[in-house]
Amino acid sequence: MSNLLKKAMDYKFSRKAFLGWSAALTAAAFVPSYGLKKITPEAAAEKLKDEGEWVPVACWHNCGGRCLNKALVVDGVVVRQKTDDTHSDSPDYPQQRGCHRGRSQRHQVFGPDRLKYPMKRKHWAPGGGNKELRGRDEWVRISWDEALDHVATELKRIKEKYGNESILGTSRLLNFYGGALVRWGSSSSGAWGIPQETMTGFFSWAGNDRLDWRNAKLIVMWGSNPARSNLGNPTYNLLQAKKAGAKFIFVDSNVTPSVKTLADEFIPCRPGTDTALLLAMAYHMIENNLQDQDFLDRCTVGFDKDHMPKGADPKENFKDYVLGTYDGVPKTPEWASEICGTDPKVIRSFAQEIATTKPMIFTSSFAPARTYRGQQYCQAFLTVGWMTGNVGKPGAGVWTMNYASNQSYGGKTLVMGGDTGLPPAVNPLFPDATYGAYDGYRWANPTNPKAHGMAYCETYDAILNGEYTGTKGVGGGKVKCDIRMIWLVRDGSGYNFLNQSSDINKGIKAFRKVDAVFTNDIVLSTISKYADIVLPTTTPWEKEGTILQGNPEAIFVFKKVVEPLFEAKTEQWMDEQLAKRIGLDPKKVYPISEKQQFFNSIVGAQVIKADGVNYEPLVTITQKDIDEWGVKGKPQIGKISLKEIVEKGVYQVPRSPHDNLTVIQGEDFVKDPKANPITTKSGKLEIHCQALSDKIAAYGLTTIPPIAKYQPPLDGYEATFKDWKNKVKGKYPFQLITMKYGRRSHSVFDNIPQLREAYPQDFWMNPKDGEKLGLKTGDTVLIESAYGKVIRPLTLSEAIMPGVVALGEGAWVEIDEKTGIDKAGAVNVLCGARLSGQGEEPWNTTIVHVEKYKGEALLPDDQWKQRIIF
Ligand SMILES: Nc1nc2c(c(=O)[nH]1)N[C@H]1C(S)=C(S)[C@@H](COP(=O)(O)OP(=O)(O)OC[C@H]3O[C@@H](n4cnc5c(=O)[nH]c(N)nc54)[C@H](O)[C@@H]3O)O[C@H]1N2
Ligand SMILES: Nc1nc2c(c(=O)[nH]1)N[C@H]1C(S)=C(S)[C@@H](COP(=O)(O)OP(=O)(O)OC[C@H]3O[C@@H](n4cnc5c(=O)[nH]c(N)nc54)[C@H](O)[C@@H]3O)O[C@H]1N2
Ligand SMILES: [Mo]
Repeated sequence: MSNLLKKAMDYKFSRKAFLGWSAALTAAAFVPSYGLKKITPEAAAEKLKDEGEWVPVACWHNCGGRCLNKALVVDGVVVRQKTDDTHSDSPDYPQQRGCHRGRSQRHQVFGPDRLKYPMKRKHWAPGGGNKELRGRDEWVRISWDEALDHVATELKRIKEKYGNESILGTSRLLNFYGGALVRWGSSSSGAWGIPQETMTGFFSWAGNDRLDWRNAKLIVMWGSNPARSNLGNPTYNLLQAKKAGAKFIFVDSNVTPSVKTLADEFIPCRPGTDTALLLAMAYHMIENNLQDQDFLDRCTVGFDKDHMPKGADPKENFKDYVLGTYDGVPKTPEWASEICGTDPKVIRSFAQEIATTKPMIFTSSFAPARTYRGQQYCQAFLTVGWMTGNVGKPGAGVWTMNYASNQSYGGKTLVMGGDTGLPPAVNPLFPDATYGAYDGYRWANPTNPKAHGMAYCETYDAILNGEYTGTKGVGGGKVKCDIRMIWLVRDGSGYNFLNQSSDINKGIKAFRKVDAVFTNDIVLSTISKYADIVLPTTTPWEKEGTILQGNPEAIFVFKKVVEPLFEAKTEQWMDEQLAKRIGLDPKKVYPISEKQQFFNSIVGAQVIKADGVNYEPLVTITQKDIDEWGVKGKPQIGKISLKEIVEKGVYQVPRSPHDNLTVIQGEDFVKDPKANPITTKSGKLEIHCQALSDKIAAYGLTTIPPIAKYQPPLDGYEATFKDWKNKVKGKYPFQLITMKYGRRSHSVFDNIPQLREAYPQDFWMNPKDGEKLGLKTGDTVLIESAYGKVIRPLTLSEAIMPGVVALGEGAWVEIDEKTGIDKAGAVNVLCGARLSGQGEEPWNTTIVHVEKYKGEALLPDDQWKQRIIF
């Protein structure tokens, strides 16, 4: 042990030393502070304390959390991590503490499986070579020159021969080179985007300030599990609301860690059936005249026939639909219960409680809208929430949570980074999808005449069959295409591809069809495993600097920690080298250096003034700073010196419950809707929303009526039966949910053995179902859908509803080439690519068959070989 320690300290970041050092590290010496193996990190820390320097380090992944991590650097080697200790902790002004993943970041940056050199698959040749070998070929190390020459030559060849429309990808470089086809849709927020925009004018996208949550009497958390999917402070913030007296009700098919921590009541509901439950709640409220009629009349349109928007059919009102006036089907709790599985008595008491408890926060996460035709859920959720009148008041609100600003649950942005100064680069084939837009939110404008590309879920069919669905803007119908290249030499944004998008098996076929697949990456993630040439990228620890934001009360500033490892290069460097080779001027693509961009974003950082309304510069910059950094700029006065923010890594706005920074969403609108209309067509909240119906129709995928109605989703609960009336189950009797899991941020961190050990990738099922199938905990089970097969160890747990099964999303797919079965538990092998609404991926409506696996049992995946290719 002490030898290993010493060894780690002695090593410098030389190439030779790296492998030995990092292997020693992952094997035994330093492990994260949750202490899985027999070590005493305290002793190590003590010894190293005086010799090293603690520096702030970025955790840049897409979990939504923005936390402060620090690394102890001894002689250029990162030997230990800790988290925020820049000020003492309190509920009002909490430390921004990192989670177990952020604190494992060094196992990722210095993991033995880091990509070290440009790599090419052995049987690749211009035009593709043996394409069938993608994902199973050997890898060969090549030089940077060779790699860049290959990539540039192919890019030029394909553009010249087939045109820009034959390239699929988004990057700044491609936008300068004539553009490319874009994949659009919504992965992250499911169907929330368009209903938010059209029904609320983006009004309820963000919630009240986290401190205001403490004013609520009741908080309903619908399909939300912040204890797993919003690590950092959100659960802590909610605990403060609980301490202040709020009652918590959760609606889920799963008794999650959040339910265990916060809930006073748990309402079970089958996945994809929430709309039925909500309609029945509305029924109970209408039946007993519990709705806030005054609020509905003043602030909404479409609730009843007397308050319809202009031009709408009075029969198409929500109240009459719920009562069954015209369709003859009253949406009673008994009607709903058969579908959603919730006891009618519970539905009534739940409805009674939300209608009579004020103030109430009625909030939903994205998961229930990641379902087929998920808009119906958003419509029903907003409508029922509005029926209670809990809008625009302290401790009240109806909203979905934008997880990215969720560190503190809503509120206004109090501090933000500045612009890098890089001029925008528009994709000529798809001007809506400008560079830098995060893929997860890139729902297209369906009436734009320039929208060359397809919904995420149609990508593989487009590649395999040469056509995709055109939106209204491009004339509708089928659009022909000939996709030759998958371009993932990207600029750092997320991708929602292959591992993270529906139907991995079809995706692999599509990857094996095109002429070329190029990526850049930090590890051999799934997209890179199936590529031809993979370029090694620096992590933010090895870059000039990174500003991270998303937490409305803090920004994070990180400088380089170590020099680029091995031959890793920045994305900008790669683009510049490629630009030269394809005849573009690198200085036009990137007119400013990476250092200058970092500096600009610090200079441009803004913080809210004492008046709570206006903003002022955050950072003081002196001429000396400018000279020392070797950048261009002007001195300015701010609230914190450049030196201090870089040393601390964070600027956080102190808060207290009586400060003037609290936000109540929609306060002005509710006080006087005529004087302060919202940006919907009617200026009010739209329960009947023709704009929603029209916009969804314009995508050409599925349709939605202007009011919330329940239509059974494709691959929903109803589809688990072959005979619904007599309740005889069919071929795929279980509903699968694929939720966020503690081991990872999506696919990121899944390669880290310590995290694998701490969070096993088990498949969960109710013991009643297990008993019927003769299964017990620990058995290896085969899970099969119409799209693929997965094997995983089973955990039987009362926490999950009978008939529902669950598997965390993001595991790195491992297809057994002989059987075609995935051993890792990659959910998107099971979730089919289905076209819905605004291109939302309908993951949580997936149905499967489960049986005992007859083959060899699985070795725990923390003992699997890592993907080390050099
Ligand atoms: N650990 C971890 N945290 C993450 C991420 C990560 O990858 N890992 N990713 C981040 C990102 S990008 C996002 S978008 C957010 C997403 O955050 P969420 O959408 O909130 O996350 P999920 O875990 O998918 O689902 C939350 C809960 O919804 C339940 N649920 C699933 N389907 C349904 C349904 O049909 N109805 C109801 N009522 N409940 C349902 C699940 O059981 C789960 O408990 O999480 C962020 N946080
Ligand atoms: N079935 C199912 N699928 C889902 C979900 C679900 O609930 N169910 N959730 C969905 C959601 S909410 C989201 S947001 C998407 C996310 O989907 P993605 O954005 O595809 O997910 P990540 O795993 O975060 O992908 C990050 C990629 O960037 C690479 N990378 C990491 N760091 C760096 C870097 O510094 N530089 C470069 N160049 N590359 C880097 C990683 O290796 C990885 O390939 O997944 C979605 N997929
Ligand atoms: Mo997401």
